[in-house]
Amino acid sequence: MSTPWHVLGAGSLGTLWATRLARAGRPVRLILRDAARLRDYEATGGLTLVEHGEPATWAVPAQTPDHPEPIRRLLVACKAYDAESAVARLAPRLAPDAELILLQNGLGSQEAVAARVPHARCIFASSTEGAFRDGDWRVVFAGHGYTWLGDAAHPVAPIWLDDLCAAKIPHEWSTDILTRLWRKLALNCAINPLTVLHDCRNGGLQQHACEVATLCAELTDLLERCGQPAAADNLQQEVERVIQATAANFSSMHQDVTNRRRTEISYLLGHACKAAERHRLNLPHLHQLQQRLITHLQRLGLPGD
Ligand code: NAD
Ligand code: KPL
Repeated sequence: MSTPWHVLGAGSLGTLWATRLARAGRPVRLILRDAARLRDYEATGGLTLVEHGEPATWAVPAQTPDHPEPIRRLLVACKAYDAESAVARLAPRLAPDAELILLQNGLGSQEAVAARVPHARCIFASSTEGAFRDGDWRVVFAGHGYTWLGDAAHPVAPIWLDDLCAAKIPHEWSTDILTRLWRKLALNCAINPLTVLHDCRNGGLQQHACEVATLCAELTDLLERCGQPAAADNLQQEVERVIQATAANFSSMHQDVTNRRRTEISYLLGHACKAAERHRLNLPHLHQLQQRLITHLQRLGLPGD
C-alpha cells in the first residue's frame, strides 16, 4: 500500500486536501485534537466537501495525536499560531524519513516547526486555493487556485507529487518557495490590515491609494534588505492589481475579525516588523500599521498576536 497521508487539522484546507486525496483512492488519516473531537467526527460519519454546490462525503479514518501508527507523510493544515505545538505533539510518531508539508500562510511558523523536528524534511507551501467551513466537518470549495510547494534546502521534488496529480490538486514544485512566501506576505501586509482598519472590501482600498503606496514602498525596502529582490519587483503594481481583481471580496483577515477568530497577524505584519528590526531598517508606516491593528483587535476583544 502507498504511504498514508496524515492530515493534521480538519479545517478548511485540511478537509479540501483530505477529501480530494481520499476521492483519488489514496490512503488518508485525519489527526484530530482529542478523543472528544474523534467521537464527534465518528458520529458524523465523514468529511463533506461542497464543490459547485454539490456535497460529497468521504469516510476518511481519523485518530488522535497519541495513536501508535508511525507517520511518514504529514500535511500540517492548522493555523500558523497552532502549527509548532501541534507538530511537537506528533514528533515521537515521526518516522526517520518523515516529510512534512506546511500549508501555513505568512512566515515564521515554518521555521519554528522545522526546529522542532530537525530530522524531518519540511516542505513549505503557498496556496491560492480558497475554502471555508459552513458547518462541523463540512467545507465549501470557494476559490480554485494553485499550490506551490518547495524546499529551500533540497531542490529535488518528492515522488508523492504524483498523488497530487491523481487527486487533481493543482500544484507546482517551486525552486524559489521563499520568494513566493515573501511576495504573498508583502501582499497580505499591504492589503489585509487596511481592510480591517477601514472595515471595507478589498476594492475599498482604492479610496486609500496613498496609504497603500506608502506601505508598498516600505515593504519593497524590506524585501530588498531581506535578500528577496524578486519578491520586491513591481510590488505596488501587483498590490493594485490584486485590489482590483478581488475588489468584491473581503480579505481573509477581515473575515477572521468578522467571525471573531484570532488572526495570523504575528506571521504577517509581525514577521515583517521583526525582520525590519533585525536589519535595523526604519519603517515607520509599517510599524504604525501594526500598532493600530493590535489596538483595534484588542478593543474588539481579539488577541493582538
Ligand atoms: P482552519 O481554522 O479552517 O483549520 C485549522 C484546523 O486545525 C481547525 O480545524 C483546528 O481545530 C485544527 N487544529 C488546530 N490545532 C490542532 C491540533 N493541535 N491538533 C489537531 N487539529 C488542530 O484553517 P484554514 O483556513 O484551513 O487555514 C490553515 C492555514 O492555511 C492557515 O495558515 C491559512 O492562512 C492558510 N490558508 C487558508 C486558505 C483557505 O482558503 N482557508 C487559503 C490559503 C491559505
Ligand atoms: O490573500 C489575500 C487574503 O485575503 O488573505 C488577498 C486579499 C488576495 C491578498 O492580501
